[in-house]
Formats: sequence, structure tokens, C-alpha cells
Amino acid sequence: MERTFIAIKPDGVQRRLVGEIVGRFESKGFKLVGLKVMTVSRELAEQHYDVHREKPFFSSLVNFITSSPVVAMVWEGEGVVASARKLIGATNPLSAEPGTIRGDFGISVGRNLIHGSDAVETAQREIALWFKEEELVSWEESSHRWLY
Ligand code: RTP
Ligand code: MG
Repeated sequence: MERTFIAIKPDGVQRRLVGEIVGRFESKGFKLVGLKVMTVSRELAEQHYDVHREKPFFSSLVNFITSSPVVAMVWEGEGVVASARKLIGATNPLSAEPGTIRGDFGISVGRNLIHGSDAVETAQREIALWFKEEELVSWEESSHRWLY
């Protein structure tokens, strides 16, 4: 089943939006298979944003993501990579539609709360970069066993 890498950036954690954001992925119906709160090393940040290495905003991106803890997650489900990007909204929160995470909670492109992998191949690379195999779980719903 398809998986994607999602990270709640330092602004999302500090603004206490972790529960709200996790809730949106849960409500949509996706399955949480990995989650950790962590401080990001410069090495990991530079590898993660390698594609942006030549961009003018690269150093501010790395400085920001390493400045304070993030919540790293892996979500699973049919079409989850593209669907997560829709739930997240446009890169610039001022252009993001209301109803999306960035559209509802963000203002600035440098403080857009959340990262989501942009393609299935990118997701595979990012999951391997951020998580060890044993940190990811595989689970099936057990109908009513948790209610009764
Ligand atoms: P992300 O990777 O964080 O999910 O965001 P994205 O795909 O929507 O945007 P991307 O083009 O990958 O850019 C990565 C992050 O860099 C910051 N950025 N700043 N013009 C700018 O100052 C600028 N452009 C991009 C954003 O924080 C973006 O999320
Ligand atoms: Mg991106």
C-alpha cells in the first residue's frame, strides 16, 4: 500500500497544531504507521532539502527546520501521496484554499506548517531518510475489539 512522509514543521509544533493536523489525516481515513517528535540535524535537513540546494531560500529553510522540534510521520493508504498534498494545500499559505491545512492556519511561505512528499518516489526516499524500518508498523483494523 502507498505511503507518504509528512512532517509538522517547528511552527506547527510550537503553535500546538499537532493534534489538529494529525486529526485531518485520521478523519480522511489514512492510517498512521510511523510517528516521532525529533530535533532535526543539519545533515538530515540538508539531505531532505537537497533538491533545493541551489535555491536562494535553502539556508533559511535548513535553519528553520533545525531550529526547534518537528513531528515526523508516515501515513498509508490508497493515493495517499497526492491526497496528502491536497489536504496540505499550496506552498504559499496565502494562495492555499480554505479547508486545507496551510489555507486554514498559515500566512507565510517560510512558515507553512507542514511538509508532504511530492511524488511516490520522493516519498520512498524521504521515508528511508527519516525512519528506520523497525520504526514503521503495519496493522489491520480489528473491528469492535477496541470498543468492547
Ligand atoms: P514542502 O516540500 O515543505 O512540502 O513544500 P512544497 O513542496 O509545497 O514546496 P517546495 O517547493 O518543496 O519548497 C520547500 C519549502 O521551501 C519553502 N519555500 N520558500 N520563495 C520562497 O521563499 C520559498 N519557496 C519555498 C517553503 O517553506 C516550502 O514548503
Ligand atoms: Mg516540496
